[in-house]
Amino acid sequence: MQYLPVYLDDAAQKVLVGEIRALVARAPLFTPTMPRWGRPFSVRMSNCGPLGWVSDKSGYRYQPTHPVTGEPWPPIPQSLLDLWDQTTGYALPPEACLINHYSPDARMGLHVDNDEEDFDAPILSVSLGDDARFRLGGRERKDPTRSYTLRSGDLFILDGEDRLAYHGIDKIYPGTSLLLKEPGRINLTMRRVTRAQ
Ligand code: MD3
Ligand code: FE
Repeated sequence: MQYLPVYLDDAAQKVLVGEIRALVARAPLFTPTMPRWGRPFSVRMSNCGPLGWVSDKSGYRYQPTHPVTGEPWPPIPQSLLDLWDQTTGYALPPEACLINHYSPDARMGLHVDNDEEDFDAPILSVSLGDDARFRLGGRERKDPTRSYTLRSGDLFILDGEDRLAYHGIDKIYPGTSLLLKEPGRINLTMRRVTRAQ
């Protein structure tokens, strides 16, 4: 993994927030629910790109349309495609950009991202808004974990060994950033989903 602290300056973060507002106006944040039990996530989500990640009673998956509106996801903004090229150097563009919105009390339990077919491609994460405590472990749930504070403008590139590592968000620190209109945090993760031919 590669950690690029405050890669995006204040101005770039503001531009990106404007782009995200336009995206969620077209593809509103929805509340995913846990497979089988239907318990709602505390994180609200949306996506842009040809595919988007969703979760509901029938499971986790990528799909081309919004689960509530039925509309195709809006395209990934050019600025994010450029950021992917600059930082990952990966030859193919991301197919999905998951937008996670954390209100101050939201969290994301330890999990592995393995709904993609292609684990060779990196995942690029962009943090915006309030600080968060991010925990990265190993390939097994019981492996030791390391905590990081993710701040607004930070990038994380997950590749190699860490691509299939357990990770989660333990806590948001409300009021640590003034970027968003309200306390909370946005995280973007750009991903390849299908296997390169
Ligand atoms: C480590 N998001 O959307 S981003 C997720 O801050 C997710 O919203 C968190 O975990 C967030 O799935 C963490 C950093 C991140 C993203 C993907 C990873 C770390 C990862 C994939 C593998 C290992
Ligand atoms: Fe994840």
